[in-house]
Amino acid sequence: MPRIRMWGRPNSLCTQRALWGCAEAGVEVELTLASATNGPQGNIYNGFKPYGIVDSAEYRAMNPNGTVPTIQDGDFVLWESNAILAYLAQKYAPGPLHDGQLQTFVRACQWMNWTNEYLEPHLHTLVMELVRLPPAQRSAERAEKARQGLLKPLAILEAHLAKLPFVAGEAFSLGDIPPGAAIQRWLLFDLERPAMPAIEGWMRRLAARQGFHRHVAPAAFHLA
Ligand SMILES: N[C@@H](CCC(=O)N[C@@H](CS)C(=O)NCC(=O)O)C(=O)O
Repeated sequence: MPRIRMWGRPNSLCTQRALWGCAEAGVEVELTLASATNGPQGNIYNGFKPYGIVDSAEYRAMNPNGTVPTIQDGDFVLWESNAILAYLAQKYAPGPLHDGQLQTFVRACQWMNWTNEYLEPHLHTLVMELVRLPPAQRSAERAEKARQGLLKPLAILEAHLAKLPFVAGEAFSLGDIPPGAAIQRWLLFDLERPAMPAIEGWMRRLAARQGFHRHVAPAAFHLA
């Protein structure tokens, strides 16, 4: 089994993408816990120590952003979780992440980038306002604005999945990973939302996958 190194933290959606992708690609991961904001007891907003590492000169030489995840495969280093998924899919394709067809691959990339653009900013606000900030610093108004901001992109995803079982077509692909992890977090927030039967059916299909089950499903990776 191929083996890579990864720096990240289990409650980061971006790290979850990379870990789930590795599980699909049959790649073993040696994970080093790393973060400037989260640590073993909790997050810095509540006074806890972060895992660290990301501010070290060695880490910044690999990833100048100081973000997670970063992977190292032999002497090849890569950051940006969607690029990591694309790398895993290309290196280990055709396989569970990608059917080897250019159009499937770019359709998957379309939904991965869409997740960053339309879901992530609102989800980041929600995780801060509902989970990570101490109660006295939270704003119900900011949380409500983010909830409302998600409704339009969720309606777009719902309409798409009413026509297809997976975002890039008939089969699971790397394109399901970023929105799948994002929607798992959104559902766990349990906020008011319209009926989304197509998204819920797709999430049941994703829940059957081992990588999702292990790296994305646990509520503790989203609500702590
Ligand atoms: N677009 C980047 C975002 C990277 C990013 O901001 N990662 C977050 C976790 S999801 C992070 O590093 N947070 C600060 C930290 O944990 O130190 C990606 O997809 O990899």
